[in-house]
Amino acid sequence: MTLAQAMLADPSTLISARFVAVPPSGTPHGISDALSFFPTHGTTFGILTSGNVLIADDTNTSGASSSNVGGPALPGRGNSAFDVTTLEINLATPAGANCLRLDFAFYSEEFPEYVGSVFNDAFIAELDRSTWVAGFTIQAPDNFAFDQDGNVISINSTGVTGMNEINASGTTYDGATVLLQAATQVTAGTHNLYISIFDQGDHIYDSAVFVDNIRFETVANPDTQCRPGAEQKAKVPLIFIPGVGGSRLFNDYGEVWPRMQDIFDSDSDEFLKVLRLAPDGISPFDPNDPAYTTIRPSDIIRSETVYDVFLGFDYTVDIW
Ligand SMILES: [Ca+2]
Ligand SMILES: [Ca+2]
Ligand SMILES: [Ca+2]
Repeated sequence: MTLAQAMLADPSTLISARFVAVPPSGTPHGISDALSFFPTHGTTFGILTSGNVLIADDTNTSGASSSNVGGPALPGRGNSAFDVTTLEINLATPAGANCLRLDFAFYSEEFPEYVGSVFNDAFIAELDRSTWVAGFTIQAPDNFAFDQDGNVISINSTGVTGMNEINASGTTYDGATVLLQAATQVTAGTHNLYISIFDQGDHIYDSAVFVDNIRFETVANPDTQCRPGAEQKAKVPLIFIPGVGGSRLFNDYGEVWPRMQDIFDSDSDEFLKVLRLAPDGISPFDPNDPAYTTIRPSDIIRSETVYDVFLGFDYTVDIW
């Protein structure tokens, strides 16, 4: 219940919560107050992993963090999903609400080594019934948090749900999506939300999903305003470049910074801190260094083209 409460925008909508499936050993789940893009609502959020949640905020010193938490392939779920968690959250739809929406991001150690392979750890969100099956491929007909191709969110996701290294900044994971949201239409009464994460193919190279702000909404046109599928949660189209003017950021696969996107809701947006660059323009900043402080949303440069991101931002911009 505590885990579910941490994920909910309005705890009064929670009736009950239970694990339909949960690994028998280890510490796969937890609650945090600040990591990566989260929380997006309130002071806490929930983390589900296919391994050890306690390492989620550790320095990323390993490309292969792995915990076999003893979760077997489960009856009815195919033969390739291990260390499975399915959390069932029973919710009461507030009067008039017609849409259920949640914020999430997916993180994985499988990235980038196993992109395109059978080690396709996944996050799945379903309403009222949980029917996914993981065999050679993953079938999830009730998943409402799918990518642009209709597939589960995983290291293989494409488009806006694609992963990169920098999105995982501040975590122990090697790659992450941007901050995403997904929605599904709801009727009056009570509903079960199922959120699942698992390793596919083996127990190792763990993955995680951070979930927050599970909320009911009332929208005028559910068909257009409450469409299923994962989308970037963004109030501002793009873009920002904290750090040094002209700086660029590379990972092992090329320039990653221009593809970074996120929202900036408030001056306390933790993401800003996480993504600051050190003065060399390349390294992540050290959050413990008192010389570095938060860049506020008003410092953000917006741009329509990725290359413009690197122009015009220098130390004359008010950074404190
Ligand atoms: Ca595992
Ligand atoms: Ca790692
Ligand atoms: Ca894995």
